[in-house]
Amino acid sequence: MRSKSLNGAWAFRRVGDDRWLDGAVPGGVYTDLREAGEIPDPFYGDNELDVQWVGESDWEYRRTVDVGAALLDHERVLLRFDGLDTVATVFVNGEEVGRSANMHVGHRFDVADALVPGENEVVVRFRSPVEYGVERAAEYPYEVPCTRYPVDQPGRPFVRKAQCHFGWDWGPCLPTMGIYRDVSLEAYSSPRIQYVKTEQDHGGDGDSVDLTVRVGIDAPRAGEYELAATLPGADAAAGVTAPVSLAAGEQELELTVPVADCDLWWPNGLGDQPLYDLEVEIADEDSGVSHAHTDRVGFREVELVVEPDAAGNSFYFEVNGQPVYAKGANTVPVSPFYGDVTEERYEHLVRSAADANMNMLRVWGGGYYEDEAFYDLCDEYGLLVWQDFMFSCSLHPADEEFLASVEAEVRHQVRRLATHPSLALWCGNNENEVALHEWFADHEHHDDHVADYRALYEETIAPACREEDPSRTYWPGSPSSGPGTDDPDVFGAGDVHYWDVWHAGEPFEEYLATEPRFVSEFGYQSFPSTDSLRTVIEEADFNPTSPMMEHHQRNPGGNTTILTRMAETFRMPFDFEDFVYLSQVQQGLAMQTAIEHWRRRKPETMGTLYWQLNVLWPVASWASIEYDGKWKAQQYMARRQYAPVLVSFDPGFEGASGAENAQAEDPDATAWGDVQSQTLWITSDVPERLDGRVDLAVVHLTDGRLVHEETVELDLDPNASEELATVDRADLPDDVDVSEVMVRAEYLGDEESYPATAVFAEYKALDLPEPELSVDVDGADVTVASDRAALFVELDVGTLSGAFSDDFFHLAPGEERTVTFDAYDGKREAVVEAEIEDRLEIRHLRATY
Ligand code: BMA
Repeated sequence: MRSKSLNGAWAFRRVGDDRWLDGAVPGGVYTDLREAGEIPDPFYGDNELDVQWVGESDWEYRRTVDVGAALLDHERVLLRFDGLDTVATVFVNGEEVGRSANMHVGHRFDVADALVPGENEVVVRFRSPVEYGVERAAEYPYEVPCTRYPVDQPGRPFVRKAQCHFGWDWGPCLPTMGIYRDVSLEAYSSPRIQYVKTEQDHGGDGDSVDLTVRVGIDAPRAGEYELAATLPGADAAAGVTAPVSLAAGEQELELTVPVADCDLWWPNGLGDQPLYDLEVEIADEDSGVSHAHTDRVGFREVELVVEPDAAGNSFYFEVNGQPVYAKGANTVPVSPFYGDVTEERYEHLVRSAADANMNMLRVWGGGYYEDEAFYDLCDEYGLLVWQDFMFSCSLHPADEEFLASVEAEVRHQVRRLATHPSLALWCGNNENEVALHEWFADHEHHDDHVADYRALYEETIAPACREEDPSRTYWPGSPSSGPGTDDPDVFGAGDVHYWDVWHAGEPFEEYLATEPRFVSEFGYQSFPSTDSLRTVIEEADFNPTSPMMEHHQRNPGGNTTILTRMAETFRMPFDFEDFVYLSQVQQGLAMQTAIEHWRRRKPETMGTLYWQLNVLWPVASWASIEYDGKWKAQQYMARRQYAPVLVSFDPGFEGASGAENAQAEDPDATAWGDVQSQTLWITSDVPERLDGRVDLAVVHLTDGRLVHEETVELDLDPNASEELATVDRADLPDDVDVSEVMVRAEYLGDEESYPATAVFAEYKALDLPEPELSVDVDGADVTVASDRAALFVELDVGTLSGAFSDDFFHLAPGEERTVTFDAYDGKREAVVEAEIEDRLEIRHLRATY
């Protein structure tokens, strides 16, 4: 077998232009034009608006390739593309050899007759996805609606391309084109492995597994061969070799490898992630030619448990027989441009998630199926993956051509990703059930839309997915109440997206009134740091409502929403950096209110995945990690919100607490100012009994005087959530003004946990003293101490890559905290120390006014 990579330098031009420019493969036209100096940075200012012509034009890429006569002697001579974005025609020496209109499939075009010995020319011509989409829409018998955004292009329902390339409510509209994954020439005459899928049968006795290995093979000739599957890293006997009879053409074979002794793979926080190489080989004994393929497997059972119970239908993941509370966030592509997608970016993202105590990421359906590297990292860091199929906030056509293309996509992606132990669930789409049954339900062609929906998801995607991967649940959509239902917003069943607090402007307490089973989306926006903003706007535009700042905000009214809530909660800052800081603290508080409430509700609620972990350019958004990797306040707060042992306070309004919360009965009744009590809870994700103790105190903000103190000894069931004590405002001594105290609780024991802090008033109504902070840097350790209470203390080291072990924390009077900076780029400690000393800036709430 011969394989020749065609990655690297290609030339490209706008179709019709004479001038060829230097391009890169894998990559795309926007990055190539940017590198060639032909367009300005599309992220800067409002350059995006000036470069729409790129997505509206046709482009072509070309290169030459020298081919030896020996390569052409093979029975199969293929030009293999792992990803063409999107509407592409491929020519070899002027002859058309293939076409694609779906970026989510791979292609192997037969080029045996088109190639000649010596120099050959390969050309890939891309049609404008915008023009193609509009044209297709016009041909379709009726309108197929989708959501629209402030800067966008139409036609996306008809184009099998990352939907967010057409613009989103956090993303730019830059509908790129290009050869975005590897391209190579492949020639062979003996059988070649196309893909390997695995299925595991754990048989119930712990560490022995029957591993079913399904191998997709293309055999140029029928014949007798030998197929072997071995796991060199597992117990010595793990391997099977079998004689196989192959027909000519593509086929799938099956082998079962009994593995007597293996260590189980666990999600982050529940155990290790042992991974084993699985080597599959098909050998032609006569010719001595063989083809080998190596994949990695991890041994685990994953099940989505959906069963009727007292509250409706359960919805939770079980891994190796243990219920797992899903803690995580939604991801979007790390860049709109493949030329800018690097392993470093993926590693930073996945590591940040694991470091924030997450155990699940949802790959949201508006982007593309990520590179292998992303899923490899999820395997290594123990992040379960909820994988959407790539459909989002839209209806779609269901003509034969579209359905065939989607079926090919599903088979291709499932075959590509199914061995990853991290992959937990396939999900039909993002919010398209809502689009069908709510947003566009009044459309005159609603009945046609329903029929198209069924044809696409129920008759095409679901069966293809189940056939390719019977081991995983296919969930109809996110949100959904389950197969065969048509009300995706039911709280007692399935997953929900809860958006009333951001999109409807409800107060944060509204989260406390909800009783979901699993929340796969909810979010609150904030601004990125000035480190990030400086890369896209002038300092003169550093103002929340300047036109440039509003260009870098894609949710209409988003900045006003942030400002309005800020005025309700905090005293207004007048310095821009303080404003950014406070917007991030505010986002963190929204997420804290929701996540703590939903964790307290376990086992009835069994998962929270907030919107959104990352974002693909510098913009005001729901992300907790900025485009360039800096952690916002929420990313740090997530680490505390998702700690294995959560200590939290449930605010009681009008004297009630917990379930009888007055807020639950009348969501509009009250604001934070009416908090009458704070109920202390402990929530454990530890699968063993939990002992230790929790110290609870009411502390004066200025002098640290203890107004109230108690200790609760713990003897908690595995995975339990319990109420421990209540501090009632009415029980505090008469001389205590509630605006001058904070409530603190801390778990003292063996598991990771963080102190909880609560107050009885809005932050703007607190009588915060002016604290004096002292700071000491020693290696990667930073120790900060305060004489008086200091709230939301931020240690900011700018763009230094990595994260502190904690940040945006509270200090009680006289308290000292040491946190450690974990450098993600492997810098030596001495360098980290020098950089921290050089960059460190400290903020806290009282210093913003
Ligand atoms: C959800 C997502 C995205 C969107 C986000 C914020 O519905 O699925 O489509 O970006 O809300 O509005």
